[in-house]
Amino acid sequence: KTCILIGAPIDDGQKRPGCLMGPAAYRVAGLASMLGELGYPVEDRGDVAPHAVEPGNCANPAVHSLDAVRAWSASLAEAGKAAMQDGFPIFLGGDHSLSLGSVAGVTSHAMEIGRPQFLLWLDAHTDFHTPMTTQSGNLHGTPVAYIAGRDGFDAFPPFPAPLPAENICLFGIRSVDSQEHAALIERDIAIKDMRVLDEHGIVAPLRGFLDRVKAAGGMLHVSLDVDFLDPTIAPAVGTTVPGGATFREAHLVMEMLHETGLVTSLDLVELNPFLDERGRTARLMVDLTASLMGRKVFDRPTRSYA
Ligand code: DIR
Ligand code: MN
Ligand code: MN
Ligand code: MN
Repeated sequence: KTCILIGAPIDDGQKRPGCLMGPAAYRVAGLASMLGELGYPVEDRGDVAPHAVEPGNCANPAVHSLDAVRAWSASLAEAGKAAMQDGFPIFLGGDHSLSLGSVAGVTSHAMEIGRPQFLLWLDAHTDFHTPMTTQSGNLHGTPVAYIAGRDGFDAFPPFPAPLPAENICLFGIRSVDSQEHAALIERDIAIKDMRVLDEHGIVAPLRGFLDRVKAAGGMLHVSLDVDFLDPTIAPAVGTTVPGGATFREAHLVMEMLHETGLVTSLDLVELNPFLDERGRTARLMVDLTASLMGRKVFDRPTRSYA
């Protein structure tokens, strides 16, 4: 399958400048050559440009950059849907507001081919605000709510076939705002927060979700926020939260994802190269992508690690 790189240098979903350098950092860190070495054809479609959109409005005065985010969402939804027809899209962020567009695009494709869409959200945060509930006004904190079909997104096109709660898993969670909590507690979205992962480890909670995807014959979009990772290994993100996934835990997640063969699209988001230590976080994100795409420590003829 061809890996299709889609640069999304979007900075507008939060307030700290720098995420717009993300796509360039991934390219410098060798993403394309890594994929080539794993045997994939690679097509880099360059950076997407935001579409021109009519001005929209939002009743919550805290929300900023609404039209910029709407413009990016429109172009990324289109680019994502087109890329699904041709291969395996990898969206290079850019902040997490890009997923308003990327997941809309891949979900319209799944709808067209009649397969259910699933979502694995690897993040410290639940990103379950709506434009009406966010207090920071940062739209990068809203994509999961949009994808799940919450009200409050009048300024955006209706999400194509909102995902049922059972199709969503939030993994690595350790920062939830009270409005997000109130909305999540009403739903059956799987929340694999750090308390759960401390008790059960990575494997059982992840396998439980992946088994559901497999049983349903689903398409699986993985959205990897840099702040899923512990800040000691991944400092280049504006919203670090202590107590994140370790280097080995993160690779294990990616290795398991590869073994299932279920992943059909990927976001790499929230990298802020301006905060990085000589490309360290960018390289870690590329290495995690390598594990997701099949790089192994020691290749075995069977999938048994007993
Ligand atoms: C917070 C932070 N929940 C907000 N969200 C972040 O601003 O809405 N998501 N950083 O990745
Ligand atoms: Mn996020
Ligand atoms: Mn986050
Ligand atoms: Mn964030």
